[in-house]
Amino acid sequence: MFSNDFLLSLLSAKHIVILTGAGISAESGIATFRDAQTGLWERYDPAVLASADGYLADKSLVWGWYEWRRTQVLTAQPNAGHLAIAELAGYVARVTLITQNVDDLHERAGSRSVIHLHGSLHQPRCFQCAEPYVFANEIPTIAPAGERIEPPSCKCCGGSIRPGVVWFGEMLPEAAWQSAEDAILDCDALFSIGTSSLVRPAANLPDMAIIRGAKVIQINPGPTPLDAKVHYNFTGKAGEILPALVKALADLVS
Ligand code: BV8
Repeated sequence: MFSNDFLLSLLSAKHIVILTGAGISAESGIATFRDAQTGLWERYDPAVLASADGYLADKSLVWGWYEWRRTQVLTAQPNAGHLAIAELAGYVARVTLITQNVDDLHERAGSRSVIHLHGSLHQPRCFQCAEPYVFANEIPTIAPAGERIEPPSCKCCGGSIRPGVVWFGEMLPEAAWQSAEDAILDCDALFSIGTSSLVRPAANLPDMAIIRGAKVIQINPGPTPLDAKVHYNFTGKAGEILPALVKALADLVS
């Protein structure tokens, strides 16, 4: 599957950026945004639920959806794709991991300094005063379809608690975006893994890498707008291709 030239280019790279999307968590049982939807997603458009207007229009529906997703993540395990990405750091001089995902499966797989462009399910805050909210430890018992749950109130101002994610129409965290741009400007190669490459500005990152002359590698079982632009396109599941890549690198260096 991997040529020696390709493997040697990774081993000799100074800096590799890895950009992941919902597809890297699919094999952990976490539904993606655009694959066959279940539960709420058959009835509601994620772009509406993942928006401040959607939350203000129906706080308990949106909070219930995020609590359902948080429960999925809390009860899921990192998959072989997450683990292989963490292992890659042992073969490449420098790896910067950027994710669009709001789960913590990369961290739980052992990856460090993960750049979260779209925030996290685990960092809720007050919608009004932005005071962080700390979840109680127990895993919430959520109905499978993620029914309505009234969001908690802020202890400081009495406002409503919102998920700590970046909604459509909201700016990305400045520090996260700056770190992502800095990494792209310095990298020799970028992996785009498990993302439909539809949401901006995250989807701009591979284009920025190509303009800079970096090699862009895609791993995805389905078609994306990047197909015609990437230097290497591995069609398949991240949980299968990434472990095979790490094994091929290990065999080459042993
Ligand atoms: C912003 C957090 C400035 C919340 C998310 C018109 C044109 C262009 C842009 C826009 C436009 N109108 C509006 C915009 C901007 C908008 C945007 O890009 N919209 C798109 C939909 C057109 N972007 C924004 O609003 C961003 N902010 O621009 O700020 C601004 C400010 C004010 C006013 C205007 C502009 C904020 C975007 C962040 C939104 N938040 N998530 C939450 O999670 O609930 S985005 C959400 O979708 C995810 O976080 C993810 O990042 C994103 C994309 O999803 P993917 O990760 O790619 O997942 P998807 O399901 O799409 O694809 C999965 C892929 O995995 C598939 O390709 C599949 O084949 C593959 N796969 C499946 N299984 C596997 C696999 N791959 C590997 N292995 C497998 N096993």
